[in-house]
Amino acid sequence: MTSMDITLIGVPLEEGAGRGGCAMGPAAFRLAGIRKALEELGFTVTDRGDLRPEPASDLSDRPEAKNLPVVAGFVRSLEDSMYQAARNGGIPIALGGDHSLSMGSVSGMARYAAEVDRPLFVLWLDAHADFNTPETSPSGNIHGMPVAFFSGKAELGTILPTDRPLVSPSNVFQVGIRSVDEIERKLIAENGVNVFDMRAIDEFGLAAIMRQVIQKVTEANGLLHVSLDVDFLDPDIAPGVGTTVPGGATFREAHLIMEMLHDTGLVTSLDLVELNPFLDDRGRSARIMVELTASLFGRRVLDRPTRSA
Ligand code: 6HN
Ligand code: MN
Ligand code: MN
Ligand code: MN
Repeated sequence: MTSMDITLIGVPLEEGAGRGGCAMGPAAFRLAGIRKALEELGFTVTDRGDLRPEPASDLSDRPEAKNLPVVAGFVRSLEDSMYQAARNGGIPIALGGDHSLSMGSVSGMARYAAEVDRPLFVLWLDAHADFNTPETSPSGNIHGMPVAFFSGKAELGTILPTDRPLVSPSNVFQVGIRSVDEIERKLIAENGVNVFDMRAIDEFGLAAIMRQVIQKVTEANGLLHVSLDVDFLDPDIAPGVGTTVPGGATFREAHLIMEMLHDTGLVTSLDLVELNPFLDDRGRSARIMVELTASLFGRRVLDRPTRSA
């Protein structure tokens, strides 16, 4: 890891999702012991508490982009919080909140990456591609649009300054995908998003996929932002999410990603999103997300034996 300082930023946002509950996410992550898990690994953890922004009064609500003023208020606030935390030399973790918050977290990290003159890469662990736009979205829920937004492809009004750095879709790696809308499918192909769907995981295995991702980021001397949606995981192990899709990643597959990433030291920021404690089974999903975070930051059961030549 590049830093031993972690900043937790609570983002009680649920207005980007189709149903309520994600606003309780930050509280559930804290109750599941996220701070202690990271402190046990030797990190100095600062919990900034929850963001409580006012809705953006310069933007209006519309059926194709529901609750845009509330979402935009959080996006603006989180963009700056992520940027400031990274600039202060720490690793920011956004505790969601629904996935529309990534419009802010990724944009804030893109601003930081531009400043240090390194490219930003995004690892999107999700059942969904989240590349809808207000024009293509079947639901109007903004949590289905963040990747299109930070790629500069979703017209959502001036949420952030017009000169904000964008993320090239070719720097976005999506893993675990298994539910994509019809027009969204065309958009991800046209824009060159790197998609490893569940079939790719079954066919090639996660280790091979992760080696490709890691190699790309390493070669470019990039920063890596990880965005972990609860529905990346199979609903049997993580039921606490509003958009479950069968056939997701197993417990070991998810941990392997985190363990491989830890060994690289490439990860400079993280989102934990879409946890809906109202739908969870006695905190199971919150706990597994915390365990995965601990793996990402170095928790291991055994030290790997050194291989002799
Ligand atoms: N998420 N593609 C669907 C939509 O409404 O646009 C689902 C989006 C889910 C978003 O899981 O973060
Ligand atoms: Mn609210
Ligand atoms: Mn998502
Ligand atoms: Mn999802």
